[in-house]
Amino acid sequence: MPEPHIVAADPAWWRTAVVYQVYPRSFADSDGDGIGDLAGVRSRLGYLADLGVDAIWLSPFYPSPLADGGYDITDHRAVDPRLGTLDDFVALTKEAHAHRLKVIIDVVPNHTSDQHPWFREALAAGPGSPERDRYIFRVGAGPDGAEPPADWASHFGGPAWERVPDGQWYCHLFAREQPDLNWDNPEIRQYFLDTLRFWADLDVDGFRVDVAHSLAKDLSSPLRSQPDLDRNLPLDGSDPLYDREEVHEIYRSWRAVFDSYDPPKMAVAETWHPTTSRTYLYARPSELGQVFDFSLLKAEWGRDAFQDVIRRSLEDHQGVGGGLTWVLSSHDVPRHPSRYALPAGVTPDAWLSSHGTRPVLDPGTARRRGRAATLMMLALPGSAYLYQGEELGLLEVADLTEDQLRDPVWERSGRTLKGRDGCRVPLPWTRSGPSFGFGPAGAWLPQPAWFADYSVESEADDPESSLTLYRQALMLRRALNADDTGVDWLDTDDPQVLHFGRRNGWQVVVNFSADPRPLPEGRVILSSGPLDGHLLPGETTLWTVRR
Ligand code: TEU
Repeated sequence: MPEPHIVAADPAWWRTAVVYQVYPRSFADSDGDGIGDLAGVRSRLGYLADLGVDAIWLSPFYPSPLADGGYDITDHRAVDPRLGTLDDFVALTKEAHAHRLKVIIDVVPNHTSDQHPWFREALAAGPGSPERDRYIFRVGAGPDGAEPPADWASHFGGPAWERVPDGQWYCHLFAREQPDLNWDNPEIRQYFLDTLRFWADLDVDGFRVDVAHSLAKDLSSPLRSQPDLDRNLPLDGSDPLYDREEVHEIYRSWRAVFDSYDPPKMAVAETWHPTTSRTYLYARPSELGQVFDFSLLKAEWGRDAFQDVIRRSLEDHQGVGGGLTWVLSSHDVPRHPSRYALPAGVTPDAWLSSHGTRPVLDPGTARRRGRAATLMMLALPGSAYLYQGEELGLLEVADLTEDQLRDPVWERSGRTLKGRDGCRVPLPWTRSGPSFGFGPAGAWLPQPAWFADYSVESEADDPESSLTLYRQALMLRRALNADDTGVDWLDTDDPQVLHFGRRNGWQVVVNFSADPRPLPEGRVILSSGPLDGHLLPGETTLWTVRR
C-alpha cells in the first residue's frame, strides 16, 4: 500500500484523489457568529486527514453579500471578513499541507456580485462606457426597449436580464445580483489570469471552475435565441451561451499559468448540462485536466441506470487524456441517501416543495442505498468528490420553513422550488451543544434534533456508522491501482445485480434489489452493510478480492 506522502508527491495526484468539498460557511465556526470560517476549517484538518481524503476543495470564501451563498463575489482576491483574513487562508493552506492534504479553491469567472466595484462603476458610467463593457449590457427589445434583449433564461428561474434605471438591460445567467462578465473584453481575461496566479502564489494546489462552459458567449448582434431554455439537452457547440468552441481558448491560456508552477496546478471544470464526450474536452491535458461528470449524481437508484452512466463516462473520457471524476453529492443537490429514498415518480424538487411532508421511503432505505452507492463509487477508477457531511450519512434537511430559506432559487422560481439550503445546514460535530459543536453559538441555518445521532461524536467510535465505513473505504482505496482506468464488467444473470472487476484483482458487487442474493466468490474486503451468513443483503455493495 503506498504511503500517503508518495501519493502526495505525485504531480498527477489529482487523477485518483478523493477530494472533500468544504462549504466553508457550514463546516465549522470558530468565533460564534453562526457562520463557519477558515479558522474553523483549520481546526478540523486533523479530522479530514484521519478520514483519509487527499484534498479539500473550498467553496467560495471571498467577500460576498451572499445573494447566492458566496457565488456572488465582490473581491476575487480577498477573504470575507466574516470568514477570516488572507493570513488565515495562508495558515490554513500551510497546515493542510502539513497534514498531506491538497487545497483546491473555487474560481467563479462567469459573474461577479452586483456589489462588486466594477458593477457599481458600470452603473455610474452609463451606456457605451468602458466600465459597462466589463459586463453584458444591451438595449431592450420591443417598443421603448421594455422587453429583455433576448430570450435567455436564468438558471434560477425567470429571464436572464434585468433593466437598470437608464433603460439598458444587463445579462445574469444566475440571480439578478450576479451580473455576467463580458469575456470578449481582454481586461477580464487578464484579470482572471492574474487572479489564478495570485492564489497559485499562495500555494493552492488547484482550482474548481464554476460554470466553466459559459464564459465564451456569442454576443454578436442581433443576439441569438437560446434553443434549450431548460438546459436539459446535450450541447453540440451551437448554443449561443454554453460550450462554445471559443471557451477552450480561455482554458488553454489558463493551462499555461498552471504549468508555470512545479508541480503544475490542477483544475476541474463544472458544467451542469448532460455529460457527453464533448464535456470531456474540458479535461484535455492542454486545458483543465478534469471535468465534473455529474451523470452518476443525476442517475436514479437502479442497476441499469448506474451501469449505463458508468459505461458512458468510461467511454466518453476515452482518448481525451484527462481525468475521470465521480460525484454523488454537492452543495447544489439534495443529499444522495435522501434522493435514493424517494418513491418512484417523486422528484427531489417535488419532495422539497412539499417541505418534506410527502412520504419518503424509510430512513433505513436511505441509509442502505446511500452507503451502497458510495462504496460503488469509491471503487471506480479515477477521482471521487465527496461533499461535507456525506461521510456522516447525513440526510437532506427537508423541513426548513419558508422564512428560513436563503437560496435565491426560492424567490426566483416564484416560490415554487425550495432550492439548495437543505444540504447546506451546518455540520454536527457533537451530540449536544448550541449548534451540535458547529461553533460556540448558534448556526446560520437551523439544525434538526436528529443531527445529534449523525454527529461526528456519535459516529466516531461506532463500527456500524457511516463515518467508520468512509474511513475504511478510503484507507482501502489507497491500495487500488493508481492509474488503472479500466473496469471489467462481469456477467450476471440477475438484472438487479451489478458486478465489475478492477485490474488489481478487486471485484465489486452491488445488489440493487431489496432482497438478499448469494454471496459472490472471493475474500470480502469491505461491505456497505452487515453480511448475513452466505447472503449478500439487499441494497448492499461488497468489495471482494480473488482468493
Ligand atoms: O452551479 C452552476 C449550476 O449550473 C447550478 O445552478 C445548477 O444548475 C444547480 O445548482 C443545480 O441544482 C454553480 C455553483 O455550484 C452554484 O452553487 C452557484 O449557484 C452557481 O454556479 C452560480 O455561481
